[in-house]
Amino acid sequence: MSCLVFSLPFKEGDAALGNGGLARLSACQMDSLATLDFPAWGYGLRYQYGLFRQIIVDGFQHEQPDYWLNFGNPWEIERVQVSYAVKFYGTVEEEVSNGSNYKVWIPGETVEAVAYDNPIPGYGTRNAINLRLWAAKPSGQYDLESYNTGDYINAVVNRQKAEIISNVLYPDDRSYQGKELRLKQQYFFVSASIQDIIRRFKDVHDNFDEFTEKIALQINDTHPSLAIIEVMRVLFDEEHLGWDKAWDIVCKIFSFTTHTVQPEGLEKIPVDLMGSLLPRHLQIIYDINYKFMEELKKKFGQDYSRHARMSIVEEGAVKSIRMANLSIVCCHKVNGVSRVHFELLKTRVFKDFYDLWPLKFQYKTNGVTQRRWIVVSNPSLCAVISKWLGTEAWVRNIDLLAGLRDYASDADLQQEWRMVKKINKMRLAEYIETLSGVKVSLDAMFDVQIKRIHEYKRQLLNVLGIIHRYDCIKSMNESDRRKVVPRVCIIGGKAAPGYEIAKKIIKLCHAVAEKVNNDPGVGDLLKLIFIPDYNVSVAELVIPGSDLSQHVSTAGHEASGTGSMKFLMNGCLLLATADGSTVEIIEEIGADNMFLLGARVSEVPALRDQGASVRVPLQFVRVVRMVRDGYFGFKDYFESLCDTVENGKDFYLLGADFASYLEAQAAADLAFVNQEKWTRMSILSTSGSGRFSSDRTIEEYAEQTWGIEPCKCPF
Ligand code: C3B
Repeated sequence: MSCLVFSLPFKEGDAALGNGGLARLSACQMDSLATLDFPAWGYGLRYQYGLFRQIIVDGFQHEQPDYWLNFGNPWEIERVQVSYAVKFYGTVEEEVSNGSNYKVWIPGETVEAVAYDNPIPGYGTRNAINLRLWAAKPSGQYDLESYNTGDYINAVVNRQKAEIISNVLYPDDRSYQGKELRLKQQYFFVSASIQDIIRRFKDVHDNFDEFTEKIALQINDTHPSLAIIEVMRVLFDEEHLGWDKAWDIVCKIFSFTTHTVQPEGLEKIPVDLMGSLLPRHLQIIYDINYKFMEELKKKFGQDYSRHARMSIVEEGAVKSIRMANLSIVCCHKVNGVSRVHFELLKTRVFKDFYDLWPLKFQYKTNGVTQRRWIVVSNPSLCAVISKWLGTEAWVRNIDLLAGLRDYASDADLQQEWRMVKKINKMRLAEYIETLSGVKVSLDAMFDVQIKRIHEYKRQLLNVLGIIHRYDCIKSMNESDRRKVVPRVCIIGGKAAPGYEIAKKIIKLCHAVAEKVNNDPGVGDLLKLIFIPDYNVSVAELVIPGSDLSQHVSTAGHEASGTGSMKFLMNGCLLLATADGSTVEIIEEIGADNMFLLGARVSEVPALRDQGASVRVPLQFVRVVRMVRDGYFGFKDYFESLCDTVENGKDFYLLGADFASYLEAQAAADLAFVNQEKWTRMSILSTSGSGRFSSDRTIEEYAEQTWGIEPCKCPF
């Protein structure tokens, strides 16, 4: 049995408190908010166990807990004095105050939320913003009855249970299983954050008149959308502002960004669960929905199927709250994360809502921070860029990168550019050798796909392409082999622990690697490396050392994608489908400077309709057959994986896109042979990456969604 456990050469481990693109995006946005002097705070949960550590045993993924706080976290400041009681369960009762009836929530359980602050300094400014993360602690209130009746042990144990809430991050943020703990986590962090925001406001204001001018709350996906109801509850039940005033405030301060495309990816909370955990919130949601339904009746008459589609409450076997519908109804803006995503929201996912409120819908194409993704992770490239632009100002003003375009064919810049790539490839090759024992050639093209493993992201397409390449090499004569561009194919990513097919894809990577890497007839022409435990630190090492990167999701499935932007900034060429933000990348750098493939968003539905009659190339049939027949071993184990792409079941259209995928790969080979051409394309990629800085995204949010101005630190 082989077992790979290794650690990166970094002193500080990742605080992997998120799952994938969504959380990494927030990290970039926090950097931009600080650097651009915006007065912003981030709120989240201080999980004790972040995303699991992936270890590979005999080619299979195993998950291990990642106790990232083992050696402490020197960057955080524990604020024991900033803590709030968060309530759960219980009942709602009526109370009369000043002649009016009010609802009072009598909780059945109370947990304390303690703040941990993580200052985020801006670059080249004195502004530092705060990321406040909440940890759950037992409440200060004791269960006196248990203590008095002598049930001391149980009383203590029950108190400790509180800490479970912030214990562990759910390692799959896309399948909503209606788990109580997950909802508890969401409300815990939302309640503490809203109490904190209102407390800080009230510290300097006597009433809520200026609340909407001072506060803008951005909901990132639906996970924190209970915040909307919490503000409504506090303003209505506790501050007694009256429904209309409270509702007016809520609608003005909240804006929502959705990060998903698939309707089935939208969060739904079973009504029974909501009613038991948050009884008062459920009542408020029903009240909001009642008023919304009345509005719909006025506008669309008795169009009941439309009402049913748009309702916040979904009827059915399990009656549920649709958190996205709730967010759209209550927020003043609904943003998508790329133009393609916006189009899909308007025409498919939220079409009814778009028809009703077209002006609510906008998009802000995602971006990443050049401070981390060039300056920190690729210091050699950073130095070359600054030298040729004659300034370091691009670190704050990314538009200046466009200046490199003028030198894209300059032989001196090209040579320096290639040298930087070589140094980064050396670093990566050393790392690969340490972790896998495989020596890779620096002359080979480093072809990388690193991201969460998901069927729609199509790592399987990549592996099948590698099998095809292997198969071709095996059948070549000596003179043809001399023409082959050597490749080091690198794949990395975690599969959600319960996602069987994704785990099989990981195993297939290893099974193919085992065969290919040990085939003396192939040698340096092809290597396949699976990098375990892919995380941000790994990305910082891999991205600068890549020549080519793959972003090959089935068109219409990736809301945006941000990994591509990191590769682009590092002068790595993209092999991609016209999905998510790639469509905008094409506009910036030109289709000639990348390798495009696959069906377009508009072509996908027709291909799906064709089912089993869709045209699939023979090469595809052959490589799938090789896997099916056990050429790489584990014949039975891979059967269900093969089933996902054959016999009319190929939902993600791997077969339909395979020919185009191979063509794009062949074009990449051809370009790589011409190093001048390749380097020019690489420089043009970096110089065209300016639009994909999170600085631009944040400026758009500030102006179009939050209505805020930079606020420079006066000292
Ligand atoms: C991701 C999407 O899958 C990406 O396309 C997108 O670039 C990022 O969000 C950021 O917008 N996403 C995710 O990582 N987790 C979710 N639950 C939903 C979206």
